[in-house]
Order: sequence, then structure tokens, then C-alpha cells
Amino acid sequence: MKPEIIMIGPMLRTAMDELEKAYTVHRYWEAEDKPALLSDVGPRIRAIATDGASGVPADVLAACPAIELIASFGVGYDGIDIPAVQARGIRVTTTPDVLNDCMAEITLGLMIALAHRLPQADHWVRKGEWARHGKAFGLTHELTGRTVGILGLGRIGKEIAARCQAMKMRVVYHGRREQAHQPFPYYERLEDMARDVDWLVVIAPGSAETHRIVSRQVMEALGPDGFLVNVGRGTLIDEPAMVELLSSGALGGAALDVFEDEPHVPEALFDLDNVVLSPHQGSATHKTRFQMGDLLVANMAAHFSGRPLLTPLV
Ligand code: A2R
Repeated sequence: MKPEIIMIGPMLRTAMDELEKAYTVHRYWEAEDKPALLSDVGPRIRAIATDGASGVPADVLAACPAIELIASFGVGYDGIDIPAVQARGIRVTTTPDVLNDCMAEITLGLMIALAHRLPQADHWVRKGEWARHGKAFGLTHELTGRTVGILGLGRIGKEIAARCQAMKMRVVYHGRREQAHQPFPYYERLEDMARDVDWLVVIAPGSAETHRIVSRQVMEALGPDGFLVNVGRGTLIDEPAMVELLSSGALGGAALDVFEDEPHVPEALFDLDNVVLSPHQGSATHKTRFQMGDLLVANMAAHFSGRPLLTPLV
């Protein structure tokens, strides 16, 4: 008898195929009558497969008393009620590290796009403006020689720092504590760091503690010449204040891959020339997504064969 698991949302095809070979997979997102599905199969479900966007709905947790494992695709765990699952002895795995390089690469891509106004320049050429006017697009900014403050010098943050150094930037960071053996200056207060840097890169987890940690005050400290980059979670930024400050020029610019209410992006941002917008695609390359899927499947297999989890969160 294959173990029964529930999948909360659609997953990478290769991961779904592997899971379907090894387990009886119930597709929560496809069920028209979710309470009926849960009351039918809930007691037999031993694991949940999900991702950062889908999380684990409370009704699923409540209807599945025999859950042993939650395996999540992605490194964020803000969609899972960690204290509640820990209290039930449920293990949780995510897919860290395999996405570090990809996340760092898109972060630098967003920074370069924002500084050099690459989306606008592309648009300008396509619209025939270059041919029409024959003049240059205008002067832009560069990363070289600027200071970047990283909010969250973790696994991904360190890879971003290394790439910023390659761009000849000065790197500083903020977190809850200073890290030993890091060559970068540490700021205990985020607002102080924001005041001293040209770029603020946000790559910390979404949580009650980090909710709107990038406050109006922090963005005002970053100032009219400052650039904000968010590749962590939309909830870390006071989004209405950010829109207001970007509109008035009190904040210089922003490159955003994540938003508070995805896939909804504040429409006021669409009209702003000082932003670059990206549809939460930090880890969305063929290679990285494939590796994330592999890791999720491997964690599930380890659990059901009694081996240690590869990347346990709790
Ligand atoms: O606070 P520390 O020293 O533990 O540093 C962590 C930092 N962090 C925070 N910084 C300030 N205030 C907080 N309340 C706070 N909570 C955590 O975020 C650490 O340097 C960093 C997270 O690093 P890792 O746990 O290694 O996560 P990873 O793999 O780099 O991914 C970061 C996030 C994910 O949670 C997703 O939301 C997103 O990137 O894709």
C-alpha cells in the first residue's frame, strides 16, 4: 500500500510525476468540494506536499490527524503555522541552498536593470524613439563604488553579498545579531543602515517579526537617492508607504520581485518610471526549480524510508 499524501497546489511536473509513482496523491486544489475530500481521505493522509505560495491551509491541518511531514517547495515557510505543527510533532522540510545562486543572480539582475534603466531603454528602442530622435537615451546610475546594505545575510544574502563585491560595491548588513567571521560591517538598527547605504536589499523571511520591518522611516532614511530591492517577501515592506515615497521621489527607486498580495501589484506602481517589477521569479529557472523538486522528493523518500531528512526546518 502506497502512503497517502495531499498536494495543496500544482507542482513542477517532474516532482509531481515522482511523487505520484511513490504515493497516492490527493490533489487539494482540484477538489471542488474540499470539505468532502478532507473528510474522506483526511484520516489517512501522512504527508503534505506544498510550496511557499500555497502554504498549508488550516482546514487541511485540522482534517489530517495523522500528518507526519510537510514538504514545502521553496525556502520560505511563512505559509505554514510552524508553532502549531511543531506542537503536533510534525516535521517540516523546505528546499534551501539549491536556489541561492539563482536568487543572487536575479537580485543583481534587478539591481543592474534599475540602475541602468534597462527595461525603459529597451522600451525606448522598441518604440522607435532612438531612430526618431537620433539622440542618446539619457544618463543612468551604476553599482560600482556604491554601498549596499543587506537585510538578511543568510544563505541567499551571502551569495548576493559576494556578487555585489564582484561589482566593486561595499557591503554592510543587518540581522537580529552580528555574525562572527563575516567581513562586512554590521548594523544593529536597520534604520541606521538605511541612512548610510545607497542600496537596501531585502532577503529575510516573512514572519510576524519581520512584518513591515522596512517601515516608512527606514525608506525615508534610504532617501531620494536610495534604491530598494525586495527579493524576500512582500510583507517585509510597508507597501502603501513605499508606493507613496516612490511617487513623490522621497525614495529614489525600487526593484521588486515580491509583493504583499501576490499576484496583485499596487497599480500605482505601473505608472512609475523609477521601478522595475518582476513576478516573483527569484528561483524560477529550469535548473533551480528542477533541483528544488528533486530535494522535495528526496526529503519525502527519506522520511518514508526512515532515513534522516535532508533539509529539515523543524
Ligand atoms: O536575524 P539573523 O541574524 O538570524 O539573520 C537572518 C535574517 N533574519 C532577520 N533579520 C532581521 N530581523 C529579523 N526578524 C530576522 N529574521 C531573520 O534573515 C538571516 O540572515 C536571514 C535569513 O537567512 P536564511 O535563514 O539562511 O534564509 P535564506 O535561505 O537566505 O532565505 C531567505 C528568505 C526566505 O525565507 C524566503 O522568504 C525568501 O528568502 O526567498
